[in-house]
Amino acid sequence: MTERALVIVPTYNERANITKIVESVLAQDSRLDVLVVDDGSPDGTGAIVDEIHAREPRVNVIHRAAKMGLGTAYLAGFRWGLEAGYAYLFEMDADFSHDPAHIPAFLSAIEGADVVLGSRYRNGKVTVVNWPMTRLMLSYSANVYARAVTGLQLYDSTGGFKCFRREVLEVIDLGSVRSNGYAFQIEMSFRAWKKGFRIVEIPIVFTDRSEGESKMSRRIVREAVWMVWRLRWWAMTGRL
Ligand SMILES: Nc1nc2c(ncn2[C@@H]2O[C@H](COP(=O)(O)OP(=O)(O)OP(=O)(O)O)[C@@H](O)[C@H]2O)c(=O)[nH]1
Ligand SMILES: [Mg+2]
Repeated sequence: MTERALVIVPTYNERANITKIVESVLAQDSRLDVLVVDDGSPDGTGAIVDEIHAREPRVNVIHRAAKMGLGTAYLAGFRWGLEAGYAYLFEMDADFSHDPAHIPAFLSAIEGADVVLGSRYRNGKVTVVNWPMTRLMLSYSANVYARAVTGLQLYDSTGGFKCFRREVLEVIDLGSVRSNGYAFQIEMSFRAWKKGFRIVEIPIVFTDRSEGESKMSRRIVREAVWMVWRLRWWAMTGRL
């Protein structure tokens, strides 16, 4: 495999993490570039990435005016990356919950798959570090629920450490993707599955953030609860 891969990192107030995470990604493999999608972070994350970009052409940034959510940030990143000709496009958080050291395993796995998903619950085994029990139970149950409603046979469909072949993102109608929070992860995998693509889960160790603040909200959870039924309905009525 010689083609280039783009690691898309959405950010909102990640100044404590951004420099280190970008450096760490670039060090994993010479085929990797980084695209940060920053939503006008009040803490100046975007300006830090501008400085990195000035000395490191492998790093680019999209500045959006205001906090518009994870899903639309990734969609903007996918469009940019497809336009730029990348063969593989990653989703990754900035907060070190997704350890860049796993990236080489994704690059190997994508050779035999269309989507590679970093899984916290592969084969029912939990690989999450430092989460409170309540958060873990919410996430684990969300996955059992999503699997039951959608039929998507993944252990960790809400996980956000992923690698897509560009063909997947070309075939999915990005303009009709509706969800923006955790549901975005389920929706992307569900759409890929319905289009007949092969999704492979590889084990990752997920560690709770130690720097910066969480953006998780009740609204994001509510969206996921409803969205899985919508996805099922869309699939039943031939809209996917
Ligand atoms: N561009 C952009 N990035 C966002 C937005 N919301 C969250 N992010 C980024 O998306 C990634 C995941 O967000 P987190 O706050 O870590 O959400 P989480 O992983 O569910 O919650 P914790 O790990 O508990 O903090 C991080 O890199 C955030 O900075 C948003 O509205 N716009
Ligand atoms: Mg996080």
